[in-house]
Amino acid sequence: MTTRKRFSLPANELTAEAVFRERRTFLKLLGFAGLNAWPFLQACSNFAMESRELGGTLVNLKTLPARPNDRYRLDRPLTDRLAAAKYNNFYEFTSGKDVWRYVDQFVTRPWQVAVSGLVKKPQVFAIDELIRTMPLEERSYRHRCVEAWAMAVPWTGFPLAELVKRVEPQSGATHVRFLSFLRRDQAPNQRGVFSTDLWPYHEGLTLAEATNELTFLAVGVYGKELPKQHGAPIRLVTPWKYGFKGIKSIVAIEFVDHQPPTFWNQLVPDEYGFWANVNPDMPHPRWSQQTERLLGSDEQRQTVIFNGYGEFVAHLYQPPRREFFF
Ligand SMILES: Nc1nc2c(c(=O)[nH]1)N[C@H]1C(S)=C(S)[C@@H](COP(=O)(O)O)O[C@H]1N2
Ligand SMILES: [Mo]
Repeated sequence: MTTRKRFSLPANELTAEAVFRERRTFLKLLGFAGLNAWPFLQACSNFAMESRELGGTLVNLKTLPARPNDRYRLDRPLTDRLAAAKYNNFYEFTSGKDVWRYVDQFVTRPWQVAVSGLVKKPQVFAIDELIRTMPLEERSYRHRCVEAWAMAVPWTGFPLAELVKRVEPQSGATHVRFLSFLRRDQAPNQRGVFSTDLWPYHEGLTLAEATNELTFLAVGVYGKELPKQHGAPIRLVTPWKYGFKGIKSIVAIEFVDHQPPTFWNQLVPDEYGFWANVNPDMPHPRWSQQTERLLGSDEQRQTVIFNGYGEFVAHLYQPPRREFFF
């Protein structure tokens, strides 16, 4: 059963405002006039999340030292680590943003990534072996969600191109397909009323996009292992595209000879396409893409074509066509 309505990405401004109003009322009820209760409540919520990190969810959160690569520069401060860890999209667990509350049951070790299809050397990688043998580096990238929020975070990981080299694509491979996990017992939205035949989450890139220098497989963020809500143990990062292309918790990568179907495009075909390159001048059917809200500060910024990464990727989309931005 497909539940289209329930799954469409919400216009967040509405939700955020409603939540804000609710909080105001709540604060008034508490009778904290004069006393600023907001920082106190924030501190409580941060503490709740951090103690989960210690108490269960993120016991394996190890430091991942990696050389910072400053070839990719930011035009804005890094997002606060906890602001980024408390506002996520991970629809397998919830359609809300407080994903961190729902990931306790999610098991991320042991974990394997199977690489198959049109390659000379198909291989199944154990995640810790992969982390140990790939050339890890740290890159600070901007991230732009199609819902018009944005962040800037330091990912630890390696270029997808390095993995592509290890499996040696055959000449017929034109696209790469990515698959996330299917575990109805661990991910509440993969069962029950939110369930859809489309799980597991799946995404795709052209081979040229997959081997572009920007395309990154992240295994860490802020110098530590990825928290589960960010897509542990391994997720894709394509910073010039809308965030939904960056599939989390990958279990399979397949080289194919056609453009693969993608999760959001199949679920809501008139709102989300295959290409999804960031473009302020191509509005989403339900909202403008001109500006973005930075997590943590709520500052509004002008959105930039290709999210500011045109020098690295614009050549992939020549001659320019409207469909590249859908
Ligand atoms: N498996 C999976 N990957 C996913 C998603 C998802 O729901 N499931 N959401 C996507 C969307 S819409 C965004 S904006 C980013 C959010 O990444 P973050 O939560 O680490 O900021 O993850 C992407 N990857
Ligand atoms: Mo997103």
